[in-house]
Amino acid sequence: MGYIKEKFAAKALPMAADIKDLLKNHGDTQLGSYNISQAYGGMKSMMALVTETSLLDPNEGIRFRGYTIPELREKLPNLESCNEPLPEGLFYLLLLDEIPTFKDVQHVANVWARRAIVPLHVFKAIDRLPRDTHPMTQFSIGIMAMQTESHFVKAYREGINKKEYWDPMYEDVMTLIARLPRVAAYIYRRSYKKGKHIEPNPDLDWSANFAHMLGYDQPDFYSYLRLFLTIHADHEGGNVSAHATHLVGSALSDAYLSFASGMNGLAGPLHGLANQEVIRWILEMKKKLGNGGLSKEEIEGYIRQTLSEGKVVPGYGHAVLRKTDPRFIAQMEFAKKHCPDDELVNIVWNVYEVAPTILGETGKIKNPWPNVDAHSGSLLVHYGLVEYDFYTVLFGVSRALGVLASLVWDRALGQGIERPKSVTTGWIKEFIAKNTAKTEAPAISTTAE
Ligand code: CMX
Repeated sequence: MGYIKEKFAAKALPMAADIKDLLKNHGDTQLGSYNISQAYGGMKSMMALVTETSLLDPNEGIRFRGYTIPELREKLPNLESCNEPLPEGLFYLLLLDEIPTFKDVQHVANVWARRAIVPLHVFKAIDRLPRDTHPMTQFSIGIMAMQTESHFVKAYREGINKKEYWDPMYEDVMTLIARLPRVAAYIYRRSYKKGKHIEPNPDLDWSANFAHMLGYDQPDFYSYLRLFLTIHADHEGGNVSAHATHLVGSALSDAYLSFASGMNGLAGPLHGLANQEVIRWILEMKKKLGNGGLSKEEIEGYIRQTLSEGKVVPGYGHAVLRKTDPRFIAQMEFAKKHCPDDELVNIVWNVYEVAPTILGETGKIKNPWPNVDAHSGSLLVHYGLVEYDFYTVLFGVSRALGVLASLVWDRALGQGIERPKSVTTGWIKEFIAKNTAKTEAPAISTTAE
């Protein structure tokens, strides 16, 4: 180790232990309306953001503009050939707070189809990267490269009135969403299919066209992608991808810069990257325990081993949810209907039977239940999309619908630049000392002698 790194370790590691102690003894001490644990622990449960598009209940799960996922699977328009909702309709609902008609959905689809042509320099920017660059890195760079087209940047430079910010933001958002499937499919074909790209089919809906450009033209895969792109779209405002998009947007960064930030957050293994990690974890388990069907006892042993090695069990736990994620259930229902005998899908279901008890026994994991990422990979593998490093890009294309609808609202409502107050550990210690002194000090007589 170089001496700077050594000095850092000598300071930081004892300080981390010191802070752990501090939190044990004073975590509940109030700092204004919140406590010290919340300030150190990722601001969980602090009500400090306003997001119009969706609201998350710890037990019930997500509601998009007031509707649960089962309700949306009933109410949002779908094609005759498919029971799953069209994500174009979900975007309409998130943006306008109204259930769309089929005609409304067609209108959104037409607008996106007209704007779907990606400028050549975007592909060139992606092509400059080594082919084995992680797909999320390529995706983020592709989004950034599209920023040259931003209407918001142009309008701002021309001196737009702040009351009108939402207008060029809306234009950017519609163009960005329209182009994302093409960019994502380009990355997929470049990374895994020797760069043999597939031209879009404008007769298909947004999801089916995406599936087509990826190279998967099975009707059942179209259906799954419609469901996938609908349920991953939004999860209120505090999750990393939504919050990062909102935070960067609060500096009046345009939709491309803001959404790329959100995608960089989604690429973290505790957030969206968990969908690739789930499949990686299951495949490693299969390799280790023999490639046959895995018994529940074997899975149990593997979960315990994962925990004992200080790793997380991917696809389980959540910062807000305290029950099985309804997005997991929606995918389980889909799998029960379309591929109940699939081996990997059955392993996912067996993990679901044993993991919550083991995770619960640790006594520290607040939510031992599966989240959305626990199921998606097994269905993607079922349809032949086995390159799991790509899965988070699919999540990202969907997440655009929610966070970008919110970005238009942020500008329309004049939401301000985000700038929470931060303090140092030294400040916190002084604060605790002052507070403790106040509560412990003996009463001093104020009577004049
Ligand atoms: N496996 C092992 N340990 C877990 C765990 C899991 N699945 N979930 C939580 N824990 C641990 C935490 O790491 C933490 O440990 P320390 O006290 O040692 O730091 C402790 O349990 C308490 O954590 P928590 O309050 O229950 O959970 P957080 O709100 O801090 O974190 C999440 C939430 C999702 C990051 C966490 O549950 C996790 O790491 N899960 C696995 C990764 C995953 O599936 N992420 C995807 C979430 C959905 C999404 O964003 O797409």
